[in-house]
Amino acid sequence: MERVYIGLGSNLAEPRQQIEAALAAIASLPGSCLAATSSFYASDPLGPADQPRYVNAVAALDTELAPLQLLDALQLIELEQGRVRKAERWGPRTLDLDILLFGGRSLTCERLTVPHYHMHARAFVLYPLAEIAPQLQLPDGRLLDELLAACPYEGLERLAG
Ligand code: ROI
Repeated sequence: MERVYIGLGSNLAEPRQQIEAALAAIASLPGSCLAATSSFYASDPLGPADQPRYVNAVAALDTELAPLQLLDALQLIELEQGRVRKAERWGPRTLDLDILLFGGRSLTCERLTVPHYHMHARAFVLYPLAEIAPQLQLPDGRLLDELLAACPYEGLERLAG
């Protein structure tokens, strides 16, 4: 079993429900156990500003799946929840599932880079992650606390219940 952290985001078609449904699908992945989920956060869009606010969350999953098996499974969930890949970079999406961390590993291949490229500076990833893994250390030795200290809590709003 390895502990994996997954970032969830949605800003189309009832984002909160998209995240709820994705968590249920993740919880039923084979050889896997959903260990924790963060609160949901509303966040200002990073990228083009002419799109709705996002709902973001982070989940901790213990899994026996290999990284690319997990990636396949997450991409299938995205597709099943109506994700259409558009040409526009950083445009709106019904569901985005990102593997943020996979155990203590650093991985680079064509389809997957872990730790996730952009996680280090994104408030909508780091703050939910800190809720469920406050003592976390990245494979390069950096502490989550250090990343948080350099990342203002901006454009982020923790949603009730
Ligand atoms: N912006 C926010 N706030 N949350 C996201 O999950 C998110 N995902 C993306 C881009 C378009 C970069 N912007 C985002 O992929």
